[in-house]
Amino acid sequence: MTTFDQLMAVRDRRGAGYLTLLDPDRLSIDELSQRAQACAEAGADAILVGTSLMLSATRNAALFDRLHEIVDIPVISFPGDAGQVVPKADAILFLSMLSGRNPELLIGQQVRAAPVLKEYGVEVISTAYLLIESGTLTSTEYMSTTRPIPRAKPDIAMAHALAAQYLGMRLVYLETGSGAAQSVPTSMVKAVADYVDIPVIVGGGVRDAETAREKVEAGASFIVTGTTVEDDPGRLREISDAVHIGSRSQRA
Ligand code: 1GP
Repeated sequence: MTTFDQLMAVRDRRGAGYLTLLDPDRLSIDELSQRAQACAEAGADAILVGTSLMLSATRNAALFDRLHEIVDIPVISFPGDAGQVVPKADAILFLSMLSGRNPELLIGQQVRAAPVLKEYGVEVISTAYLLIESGTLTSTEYMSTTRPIPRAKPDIAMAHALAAQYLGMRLVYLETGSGAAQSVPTSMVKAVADYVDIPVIVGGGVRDAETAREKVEAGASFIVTGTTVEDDPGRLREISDAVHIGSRSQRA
């Protein structure tokens, strides 16, 4: 089974999937390993590894190696650029930053990464990355030199997500950026999830169970938390429980 199929199976079985993000530069490899273990024990369905600005390629590669030894859930690359591609990822979210108009993040980095991914044999999951205004200047916004979609403009997010679907992308990621002051507005999550057929991932600024549940009830198929994994790992279990609202068929 591919990692993508595993994610879809989780979404169908548990109602939504919980993805936890590790930034390879924020903590030591040992601390990140402990966090990964805590994520898996709390019920996370996969671990994402990535950052807007990587400081150490060696540590990034070492982290993938280590995570495979200690967790059974998929370890998925979530790269800020082509330089973060590693051979040991179970899959990569092959992101195109459709919300921006920076050609390097729309197609330039992807052209650099594609041959390397083929050489490594890493599973590629084509994903539209939509940056939504968050209330503060996040690393994602700064590093991408793009303007986010305004919070009060769900129609713009809907049109971008539908364009992603029509381009053949398999996931759409609504993101306010790591450490964002505000998460993606729930009304925008609902508008996008109702409008497109591809699964919606929501990340950025989700720090508690209530917010996570709200996004899932609005139609998010996956919730990502990163900062909480680092700062407040005691909360992982309650967020995981809030995300996993139960099988879609049971609720239908
Ligand atoms: C960032 O969506 C993720 O890409 C996670 O954001 O660190 O705010 O949880 P947080």
